[in-house]
Amino acid sequence: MSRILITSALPYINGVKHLGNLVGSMLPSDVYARFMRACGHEVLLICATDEHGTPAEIAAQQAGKDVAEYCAEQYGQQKKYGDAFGIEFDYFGRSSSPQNHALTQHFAQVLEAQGLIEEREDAQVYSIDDGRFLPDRYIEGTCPKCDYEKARGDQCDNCGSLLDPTDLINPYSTISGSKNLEVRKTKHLYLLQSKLVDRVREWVGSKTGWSNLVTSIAYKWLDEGLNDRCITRDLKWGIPVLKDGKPRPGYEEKVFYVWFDAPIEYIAATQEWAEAQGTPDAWQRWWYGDEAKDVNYVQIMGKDNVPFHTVSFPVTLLGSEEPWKSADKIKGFNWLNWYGGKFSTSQNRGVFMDQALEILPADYWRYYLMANAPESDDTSFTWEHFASVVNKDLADVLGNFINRILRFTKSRFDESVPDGGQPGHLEEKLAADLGAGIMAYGDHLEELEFRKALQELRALWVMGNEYLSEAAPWAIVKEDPETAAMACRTAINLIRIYGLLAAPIIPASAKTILSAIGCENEMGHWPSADARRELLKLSAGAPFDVPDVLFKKIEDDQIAEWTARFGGPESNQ
Ligand code: B3M
Ligand code: ZN
Repeated sequence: MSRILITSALPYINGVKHLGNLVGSMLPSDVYARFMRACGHEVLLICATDEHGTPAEIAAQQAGKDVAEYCAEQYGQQKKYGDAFGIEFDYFGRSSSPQNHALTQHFAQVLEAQGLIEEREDAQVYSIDDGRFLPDRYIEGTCPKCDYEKARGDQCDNCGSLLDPTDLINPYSTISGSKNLEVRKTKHLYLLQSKLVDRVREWVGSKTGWSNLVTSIAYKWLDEGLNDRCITRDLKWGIPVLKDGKPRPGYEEKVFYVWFDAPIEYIAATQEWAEAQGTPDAWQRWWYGDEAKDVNYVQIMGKDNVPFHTVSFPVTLLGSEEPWKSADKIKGFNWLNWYGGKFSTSQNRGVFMDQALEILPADYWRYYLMANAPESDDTSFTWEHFASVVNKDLADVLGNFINRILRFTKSRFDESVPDGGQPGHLEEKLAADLGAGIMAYGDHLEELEFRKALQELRALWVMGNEYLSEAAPWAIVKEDPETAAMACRTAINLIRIYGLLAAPIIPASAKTILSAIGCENEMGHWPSADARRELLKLSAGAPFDVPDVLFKKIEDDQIAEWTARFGGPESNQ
């Protein structure tokens, strides 16, 4: 048994997240945690809302609310929808917590003591009409790298470049639209990332089993030489810049940059968890010193977050010269797009977490999203593809198998697992294939290769259908009731195995499936790859019920309705 720390990238606070955000971090982190827990490991799954920075201020302003009040409300929403999707975080914290305030001050202090933070006079864009500096998203303009016209001050959403507001061509204020801007001098703190290039390169180089997506992004940043990064901003909302516990002179109107404090919240949220459960020191064995050395730490995120986790956050941790735990594995995801374009609330394109649950239960989405996770490439959601996957895999292959065999057994035998003959060559072959499939599925999950894992899971379901067609208990029940009963018993045992294997992906349905055959207490356990033994677990006499249809097929009129409501192929034109 090992200890596994999992962090999901922190969803930004400005509104309910869409399916692309869900599949890029929160959902896979939950699937992975459920799998690892089922295998008997000690798992801690941590997430939080990322609450600082300009987007929070802007969203609050648009909602006509005070930022703190807005964040508290949105936190409640995100928590609610995460729960409704079956995401079982051990703790879902907030980056605005007192713990994160304290820990961020701590890191700033030790990094400065290590000579890694320096005050620099900096040229910043000042809006004369707005009477303020314009950090990050308060300014937009044309990207100097790719010519995209709506690049933000901190990052270009089109090409992914990290930018400084002064890099933008034809900049304007997003507060007033004013172009009446000038560059003024002001002081800021810089994190001297350049001093740690070699350390970080060595750190990345020491990792094994990272995907190409993640390592190539990391090396691209390292090869370009790591610019020193400004870690303060001219904003009111955020973590204040202190020195010896008092406002740092010249920084009274400034706060730390959101990307400085957000990853620190992984640790601070673990402190929030420890305090909430009445063991305030319990976070340390996950994060600090010798006790944390044998923790296996996995970070899960979308690709735009990779530079901050492969480079910036390691600079914070390694540069402190304190024994903090750093990531052992980073799993990055590409984008899930909407018919090839971006999700957008304002343009009525795409489904957001609250809307998804209005139209279908969480498991339909969980299965589809994990089966089509954007791992090797960006992928596109389309209603047609979604419906075909749900209808085939969930309704026809899995749901139908379960209902068919339970209904048949009930009608011919009883509402309990029938006694009968001994397994024969068909069952031998089934056991061999099943054992190999269970192993492969588990290996892929362990590697965080979700698409491959789900292909394997589906193949296991198909295997059961093929077994049933060959064994055909309905065809032999008259002349050979013993063998027919044995086939039914084997198939009911398959249902149990499917319930256990599917639980990380579709937990609510897995629970229904296992309950139907009286195995709900096994929920959260993993079957062994000794399939011959697993196929004998439920013996004659074990009671069962026939559940209602597990997965309803999606009909054409539903596709039409949802396309009209959430956008379809034309939504990108
Ligand atoms: N909040 C994700 C985003 O909004 C960002 C992740 C922070 S992880 C420390 O792009
Ligand atoms: Zn660009």
